[in-house]
Amino acid sequence: MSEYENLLIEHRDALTIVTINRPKALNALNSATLTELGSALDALAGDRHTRVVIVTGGGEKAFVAGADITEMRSLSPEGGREFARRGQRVFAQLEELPQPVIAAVNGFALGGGCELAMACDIRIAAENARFAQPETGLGITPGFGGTQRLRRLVGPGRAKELLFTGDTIDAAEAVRIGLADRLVPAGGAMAAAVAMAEKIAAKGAAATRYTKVAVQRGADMNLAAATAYEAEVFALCFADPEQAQRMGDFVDKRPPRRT
Ligand code: DAK
Repeated sequence: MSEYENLLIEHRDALTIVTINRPKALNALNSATLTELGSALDALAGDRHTRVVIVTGGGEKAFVAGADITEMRSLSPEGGREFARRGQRVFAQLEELPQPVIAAVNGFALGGGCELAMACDIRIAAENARFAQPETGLGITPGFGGTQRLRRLVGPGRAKELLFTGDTIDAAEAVRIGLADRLVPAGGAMAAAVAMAEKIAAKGAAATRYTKVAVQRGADMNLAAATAYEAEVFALCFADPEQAQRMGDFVDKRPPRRT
């Protein structure tokens, strides 16, 4: 039995699949789910066996239909602050996870759900996936990074249009504007995510982690600082036994081996 009430955690060799599992509420994020997600991410951050993480939603209809509106509606300003802090901590943990994280977006990704997908490294959208930031229609601002990550992914004009209008876009449009990275048939998001994750997991584990950190950190630096940082992580690879093994395999014409 899972140690969580609202999450399923499945380890498949070097992959770990995290399923937000409240299908009756379209996987809406209540505070209990956010707390559980924080604990699961803590465990994953220290899990050397997991090379790639996949995040998805339970059931057929939704990835995550947002923060839980029934819980949010009666928040006091104090409670709102606490909810915001807890959520933002969890979303930062997700973004900072050392392993690559793939979102398998299998349905509605609205509000906090769209933000959850955006905090992942790569988004695979099934044809039936729908994306929106409907918060202003509920009289609130997005609070799990939506005003920031959306602009970085799609540019200011498109981000503001989606944020101001709350319009829902389909998976093809999400891919067209850069909000999602891959379009797959309905029902195919998990299979596509697993196939991609297996490819990633077959590469050097430390090299993959360093590559992620270089892309993430470099985004907030100027080019000179970012390429200097890139040189440092490149140097670190030569302290990792996998580099010697993988380069030796190439030179000696052996297939690459995973350590
Ligand atoms: N919260 C709670 N329950 C939800 C929910 C949500 N976000 N979305 C759906 N549900 C529940 C419905 O109430 C319904 O429950 P029962 O009536 O069966 O008990 C069940 O899930 C099935 O939903 P529907 O019956 O509505 O299903 P439909 O197929 O008819 O419609 C829908 C699907 C996704 C179009 C519709 O459910 C919908 O519009 N849902 C709300 C989507 C939404 O507005 N999401 C954004 C929520 S706002 C912040 C941090 C975070 C946020 C803001 C600030 N700070 C840190 C400052 C985030 C805000 C949001 O995410």
